[in-house]
Amino acid sequence: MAFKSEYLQKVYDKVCSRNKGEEEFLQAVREVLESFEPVVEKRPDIVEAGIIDRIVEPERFIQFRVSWVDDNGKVQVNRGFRVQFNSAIGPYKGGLRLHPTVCASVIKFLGFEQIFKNSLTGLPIGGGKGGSDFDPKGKSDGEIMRFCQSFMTELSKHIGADTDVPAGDIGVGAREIGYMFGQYKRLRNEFTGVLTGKGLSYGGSLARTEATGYGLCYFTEEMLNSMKNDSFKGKTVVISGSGNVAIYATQKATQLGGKVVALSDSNGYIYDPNGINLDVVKQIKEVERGRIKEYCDRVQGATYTEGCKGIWTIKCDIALPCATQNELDGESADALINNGVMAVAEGANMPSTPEAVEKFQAAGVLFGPAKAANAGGVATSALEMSQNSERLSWTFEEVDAKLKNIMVNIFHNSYNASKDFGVEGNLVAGANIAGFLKVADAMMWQGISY
Ligand code: NDP
Ligand code: 2IT
Repeated sequence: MAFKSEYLQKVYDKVCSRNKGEEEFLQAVREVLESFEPVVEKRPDIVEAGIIDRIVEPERFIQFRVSWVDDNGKVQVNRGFRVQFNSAIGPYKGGLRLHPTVCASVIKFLGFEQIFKNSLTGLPIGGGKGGSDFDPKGKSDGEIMRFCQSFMTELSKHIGADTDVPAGDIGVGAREIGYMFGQYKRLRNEFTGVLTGKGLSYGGSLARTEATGYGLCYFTEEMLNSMKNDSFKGKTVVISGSGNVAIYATQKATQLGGKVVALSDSNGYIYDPNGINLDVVKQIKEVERGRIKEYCDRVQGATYTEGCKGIWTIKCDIALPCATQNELDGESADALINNGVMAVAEGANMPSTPEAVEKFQAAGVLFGPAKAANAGGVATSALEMSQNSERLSWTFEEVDAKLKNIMVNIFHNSYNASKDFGVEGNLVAGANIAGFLKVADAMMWQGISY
């Protein structure tokens, strides 16, 4: 569909011709530009300053070779990336993803979204993202360490505690961050807060591990409360994925009175009508690094189904996609809607296809977009940066309370922006606009600096 605004159409056409074939990136840009229709009408000063033309072009894009030696003594070569997308409101900030599907398009879509998400947190962090097409599955601990060291040897030239602060994402957790931090320290002879998601013994923040999943539930609870006068209490919840975000979303949704009945991985999904036993999941995923289907060998009454997409056919009140981009398509949205889903909130980045989002909105399903709903992870990373700067650590309760407050504010800021720009209740547009306006303002104050 064409844009109403000729100007936005021109911006989008240029992005398409400059980034040919980069489907995920183009999808993310298109969604944001669509939200800007009322902005270009109301704010000619932003158009005049070329802010939208600039924001779609990364300030810097780094691609590098990562060579490492496997356990058989064979040389392996991967491709590493870091996109430093926008530094108007703070140092670049965003995770590192290790997954075979990582490519320029995926890194650019994630980095682009991070600009708006980070702005929504209210904290001073710019947008960045990175990663590699390295596949951590089936690798030994030694192989993971050698890969991470080699990756950081190049990445270290481009990052720094006041420049660019990476963290985890798919395939990067405490183990990988530890190896990368150790290598950075060795290369620079500096102990700084250059990464977040660190272990608690060397500068990590309490509640960072839980933050994305907890934050997602705080956001969802506020959305249910404000828009439907309802809550998690007594609701059936389906959560896709079984990694960091999914696990802690399960924990918080359960604490808030919901019953989580399904989780998945890229092979298939489990259904447990009695409610997921999270201790079993944590043992399988966090300790043994196993597959979700092993859950059924350990918990009576649970079933496993091959293929991850089928998870959306399970009847539920609340759906929280927490695995990966485009995991929930139009057909899955139809299945959820037909089963009476009342709210969908995105723990993963861009998990719903544009068609799915359209269907949820048309059906009146509450929809919390990723940039708003999963911002708790990066927000708590920024709190980790604050603690590192003052060389102090806050208690779990202190960090958790700040996280909750941030998520409640993100909901209201997104909602209010949707109202101010004539699309009340459309949180996709509201989050994009609210995140954008702060960055646009900072860019205008700083002149043509990038
Ligand atoms: P993890 O690596 O801990 O877990 C990822 C989970 O998603 C695994 O269960 C994995 O299954 C599944 N998954 C990954 N790729 C696919 C795929 N192609 N198809 C189906 N399932 C897949 O990552 P996180 O939990 O950290 O990240 C999950 C999502 O949340 C991502 O979109 C990430 O960008 C987003 N996110 C993460 C934040 C964080 O703080 N960690 C913050 C904000 C967003 P399998 O083991 O089979 O690969
Ligand atoms: O997508 C994300 O926001 C993250 N992976 C977390 C980034 C961070 O810097 O904590």
